[in-house]
Amino acid sequence: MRLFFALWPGPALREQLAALGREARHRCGGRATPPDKLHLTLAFLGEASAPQADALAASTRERAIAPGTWTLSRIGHFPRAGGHFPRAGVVWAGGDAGAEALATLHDRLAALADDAGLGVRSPGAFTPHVTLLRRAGAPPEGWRPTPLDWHYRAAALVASTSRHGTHEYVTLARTRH
Ligand code: 2AM
Repeated sequence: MRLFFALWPGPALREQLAALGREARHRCGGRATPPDKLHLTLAFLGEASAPQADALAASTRERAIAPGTWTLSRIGHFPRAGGHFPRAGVVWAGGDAGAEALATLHDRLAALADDAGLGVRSPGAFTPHVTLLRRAGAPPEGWRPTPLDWHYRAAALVASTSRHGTHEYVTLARTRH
């Protein structure tokens, strides 16, 4: 299984993100992320064995994170050309307000994973983003969506399994709050 740490939106924010995804799809085409799969990846850990996942789930439950707010205020794009699969043609929502705290969270959770013998597998710098579309075209220049505030208090350790070309996500543990 592949593991990652993520923030999962509550029902109200999920609906707002889903509405933004529908608007994005209208403008850029591609495939929208199903509402229950909308999330922010804090740290991608890659393949893990069951004992590694169990150990990391136990240490995740003992850990608390600093609560915070991230404001999603812009639409970004990982273009097809030169992009890394599975990121080619991704249209995402992101924002700078509160992003520094997310980078700190990324570092702390990466250290926790390190202690469990799992390194962070990332193609580059941490860019906090919520994937709205895949296989999509570039978003129109100057599109500024209505900002959305994401208040968070806990992070989730999630396992991703791939079946018949679709990804299933299962939450293994949450940080304390
Ligand atoms: P994405 O939405 O940009 O594709 C589960 O696959 C989560 O982990 C997704 O949010 C995905 O980000 C992210 N992910 C998948 N492969 C990754 C990688 N090599 N580096 C960083 N994040 C990755």
